[in-house]
Amino acid sequence: IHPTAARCPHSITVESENTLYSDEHITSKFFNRGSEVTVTDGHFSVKPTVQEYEFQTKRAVSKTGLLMIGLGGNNGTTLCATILANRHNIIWHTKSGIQQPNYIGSLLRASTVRIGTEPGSGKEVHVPVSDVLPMVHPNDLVLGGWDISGLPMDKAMERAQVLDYDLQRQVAPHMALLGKPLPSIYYPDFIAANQEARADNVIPGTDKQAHLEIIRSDIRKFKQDNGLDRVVVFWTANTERYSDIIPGVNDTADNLLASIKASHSEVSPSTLFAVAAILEGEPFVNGAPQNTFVPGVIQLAERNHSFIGGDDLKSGQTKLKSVLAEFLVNAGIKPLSIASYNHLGNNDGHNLSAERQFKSKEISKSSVVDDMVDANRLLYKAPAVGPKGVPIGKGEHPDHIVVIKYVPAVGDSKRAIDEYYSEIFCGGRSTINIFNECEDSLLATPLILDLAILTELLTRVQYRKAGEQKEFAPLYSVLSLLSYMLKAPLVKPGTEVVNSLNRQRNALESFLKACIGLESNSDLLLETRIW
Ligand code: NAI
Ligand code: DG6
Repeated sequence: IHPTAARCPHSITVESENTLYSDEHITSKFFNRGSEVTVTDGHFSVKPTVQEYEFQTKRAVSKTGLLMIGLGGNNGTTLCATILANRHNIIWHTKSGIQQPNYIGSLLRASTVRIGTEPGSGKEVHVPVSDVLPMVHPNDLVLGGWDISGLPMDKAMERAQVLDYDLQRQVAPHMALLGKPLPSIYYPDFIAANQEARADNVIPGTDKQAHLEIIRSDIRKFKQDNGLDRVVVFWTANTERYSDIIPGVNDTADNLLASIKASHSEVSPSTLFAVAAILEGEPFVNGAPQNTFVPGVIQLAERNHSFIGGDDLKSGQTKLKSVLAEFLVNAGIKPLSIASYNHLGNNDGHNLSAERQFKSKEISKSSVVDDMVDANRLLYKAPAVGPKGVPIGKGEHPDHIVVIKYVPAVGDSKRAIDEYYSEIFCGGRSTINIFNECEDSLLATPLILDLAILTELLTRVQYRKAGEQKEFAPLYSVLSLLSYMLKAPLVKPGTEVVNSLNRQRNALESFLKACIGLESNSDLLLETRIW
């Protein structure tokens, strides 16, 4: 994908009474079809349902900034350097020849969506996902952010040891222009003690309210200095330990704001950044696993109609797991155990070698097969039911372990080993072993881009429910449509998490198509099955 080719979007016009174009908006009618199921004594009574909605998408793309927390880390520096390489079309030499910059690994920029078939031939027509609706081009993102390490960006890129030397050499002057990251909030209790040596660029003092105000003013200044319409604030800093959820401290928006004022010890840096973004009306995405979004943050986002998304980038091992586990369970094969090991030697691995930070990652990596197992009670026994019909425990589940080890020598090149041990026909056993090796940050960086660009888009989409709403309203604060890129997707409280990668992608595709008045993908292909 040549950067200039990616710069010439296809233009799609939907010719339908359900799709209206004005200079300002694309407005589409959408019929949300489902079915309501009532279960009585083992009998399922199913009633098809349909609800009409309208979507309205602002056509003008916002001038968008991406403010990363952890800017000087492997993801932060790799993202900046690769955008700059794309922007300036820097071509570099590797031992295998000449390499051009690209956006491979980005769902938006390097994958396509089927929009229909050609009349006559019936040939399917695909377009880049980024062409379905107006979206920010990654080259146009204005970059900035914070880090507790004050190393200038060119030197921080060198420290990360991710990119080829020849690329680093050429992109270094552009990276140097980004200067050094803004000083950040450092509470040593939240990240591993082994990170202390890095922390030479911290906002002084222990007053959390003052820290919040500084971050808010950083966001405002960045927006103003760069003439931006929108800033996506993105946590790609070290994994923190979980925060305890304490009634009266972080359980409601007001309690959380009061706890910040009182500099309560259980308010983490990532929660402070999320609160700062919400109060500034800018979206916040959490690319790490910790519970930044304590209940008080979610309530605050709802109250301010701000957008939040998370948690934890789903780059390699977990992405594959969400596909493989679904394949096995949907094939009627019963995984009995899934054992996942990985080792890596970058600073992320160093931080995760501490028990409490590993725990956060273990939680986000472990939840990924739950919904597939729950969906198949032929293979796995349902939980027992208590006196008031409340399920007791989770029911039958495969054994699932996650191990991460820090091996400095391998640097950013993560090695992941997975064993899927399953029951097959009439007592047989199947073992699938997978060994994967790749540069972790080169998998993660395109996900950050996709998340930032989709988030900006979702701030421009509004909806109206036919028969109920006169005015268009913004989408719900928790952007669960971002799930495809996230290990432990945050969803609207009280709704179910979908981990299946296929379903997550389908939801996103369906939504984008609905915004231009197209039906979701149908693999029925009826015309190929009938005379
Ligand atoms: P890294 O350790 O290279 O970078 C993290 C940066 O955050 C460091 O430069 C550190 O100084 C900085 N930092 C720590 N606390 C901070 C604070 N309070 N404020 C500002 N900066 C702070 O890690 P990497 O590889 O860039 O990963 C970043 C995060 O993304 C980690 O939490 C990791 O678990 C998560 N992640 C990474 C993936 C990958 O494939 N690289 C995939 C999934 C998640
Ligand atoms: C060790 O697992 C380091 C982690 O930060 C992961 O590399 C990252 O979370 C990506 O995980 P996964 O499971 O999607 O490859």
